[in-house]
Amino acid sequence: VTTFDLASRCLRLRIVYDGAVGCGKTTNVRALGAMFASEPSPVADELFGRTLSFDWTTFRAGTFREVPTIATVLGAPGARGFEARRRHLLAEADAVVFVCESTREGVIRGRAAIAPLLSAIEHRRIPMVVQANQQDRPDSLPPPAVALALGCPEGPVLGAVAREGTGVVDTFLAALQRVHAALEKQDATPARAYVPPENLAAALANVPLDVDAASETLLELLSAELAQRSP
Ligand SMILES: Nc1nc2c(ncn2[C@@H]2O[C@H](COP(=O)(O)OP(=O)(O)OP(=O)(O)O)[C@@H](O)[C@H]2O)c(=O)[nH]1
Ligand SMILES: [Mg+2]
Repeated sequence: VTTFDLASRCLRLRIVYDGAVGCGKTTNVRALGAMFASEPSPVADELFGRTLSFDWTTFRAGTFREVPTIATVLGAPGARGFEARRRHLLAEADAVVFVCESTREGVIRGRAAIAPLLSAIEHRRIPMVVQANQQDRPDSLPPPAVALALGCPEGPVLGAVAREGTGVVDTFLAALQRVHAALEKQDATPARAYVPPENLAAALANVPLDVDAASETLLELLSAELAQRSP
């Protein structure tokens, strides 16, 4: 939700990174934070490398009509069972980056994750950018094929290897550009009070989890991890 922060006379906007479990949301948010944030970004709660709360980082992101802009980038948890938390974070979004693992299996997981998002986006007209991540994986599909498989062939899609930092900035800039375009179309920006991400954490802690679904995902991950370690 874009807000004009009267105290610091800047425009604050939020870009939410969403997507299925393990697609690379945390990797994107951390890479952006490492490049642009002046202070270290907080580390989200994790279990076996899966985000349980959300990642975030905040940095200066140029100007909009000569007003300095501060972007907060939020990374949602992707494990099944965390849908209510995802919805809560998406309610705060000025734009969504849907990250998708570009492998055939990853695209299937992406399709399941994007379905509820598409209806929310259509309803609120939030701009969306698709990131076809993990392009380095041997069986990965090219970005247009990923967008097609996700059912959004028209919007912008960017290829990335987030783990190496490739495509991370381009994806962010594409989302930022979409926010600017949406702001251009509005006559006025509502001057709403700015809610810092710290307060979001408290709100998110009260959002109920689907404990059964979440435990199922975490057990699957644990079994995969153990299978990898067994001789
Ligand atoms: N090969 C490859 N691996 C990647 C890439 N980007 C991220 N990864 C790896 O994929 C794994 C999952 O990445 P995360 O960023 O934690 O994924 P996430 O979307 O935040 O996962 P959840 O929080 O569980 O939803 C990590 O081991 C990353 O290093 C990539 O471009 N290529
Ligand atoms: Mg994560």
